[in-house]
Amino acid sequence: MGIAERVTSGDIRAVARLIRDIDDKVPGAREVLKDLYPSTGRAYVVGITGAPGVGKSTLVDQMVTHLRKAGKTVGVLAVDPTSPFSGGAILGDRVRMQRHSMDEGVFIRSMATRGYFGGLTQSTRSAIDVLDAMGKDYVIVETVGVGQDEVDIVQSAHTTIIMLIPGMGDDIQALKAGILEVGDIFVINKADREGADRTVSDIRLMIEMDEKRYRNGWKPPILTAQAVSDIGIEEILDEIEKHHKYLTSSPRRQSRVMYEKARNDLVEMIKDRIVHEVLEDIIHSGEFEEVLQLIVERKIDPYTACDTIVSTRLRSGSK
Ligand SMILES: Nc1nc2c(ncn2[C@@H]2O[C@H](COP(=O)(O)OP(=O)(O)O)[C@@H](O)[C@H]2O)c(=O)[nH]1
Ligand SMILES: [Mg+2]
Repeated sequence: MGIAERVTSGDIRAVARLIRDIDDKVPGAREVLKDLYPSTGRAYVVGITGAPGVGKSTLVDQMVTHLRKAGKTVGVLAVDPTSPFSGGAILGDRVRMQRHSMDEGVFIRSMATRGYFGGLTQSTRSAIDVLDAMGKDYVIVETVGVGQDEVDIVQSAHTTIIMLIPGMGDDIQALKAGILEVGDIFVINKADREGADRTVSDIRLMIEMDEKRYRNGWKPPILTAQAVSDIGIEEILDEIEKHHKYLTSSPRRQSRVMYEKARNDLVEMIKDRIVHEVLEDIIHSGEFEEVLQLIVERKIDPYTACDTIVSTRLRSGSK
């Protein structure tokens, strides 16, 4: 059996191996992904993002339990670019979710591209496809909400949950710029702490100020939860289901969503290839080092150097 066939038949070892190859950018993985593509498009993808420590992994763990009780299979990807080694948060996540490790209906992996140029967005997208092709009903992606990468990753999700905790006043202002705009559902976790109501009203105010947010008919709900005590999880799952229905209830909306998702995916994929293959190739070329030396010696300016390198490369065509 080929690798793609093994993946679609749910072979856990083949899936784990393929995801590792994707993370490591092993060239052959791309061919397998092509073969797998016809088997994708069935899973419902949920993104969860928020600052470190807000309780994302705890929530995911509880969601998995609830979804399993409802008979659904689940794939989980924990993405943490701040922790490229096997320790830290990722190990913590593994331990935390260990109670699902004997359950065949659950598949949990961490993503942390070790490459110099990152590429986490693309490898996570590909890993989502793998879990989808493997037949998981839900794929949950946990990302640390810190930068553009996270915004890009959660844009692959059908439903995006932004997680906050009470007393994040200033952080909320900071969030405004990027990630707040992509939230379909807001969850204020650790509602056992003081100030949860205040945070709810802060978020509500921000959403209401941004009219174009719900112009299309979906006004993001703001829920409170205590993930560690299993409080508020059903409500979150209900809202995910409502959002799912919202996305699929009108054919026009559905095709717009599919168009935007396909567009995002393709732009990311092209960006990823240009950065990883072309840039890496340039940097490892002799010409780059030569020109760099000339800049250091102040014999050439970096603007001219850049023009020269880029135009040579574009003329010769990229791989
Ligand atoms: N007080 C309180 N602590 C929580 C709650 N949910 C999670 N935690 C704790 O917050 C810490 C960080 O949780 P974790 O899920 O690892 O956060 P992540 O970094 O966002 O994935 C852990 O010690 C959890 O037990 C909650 O509702 N209330
Ligand atoms: Mg975590």
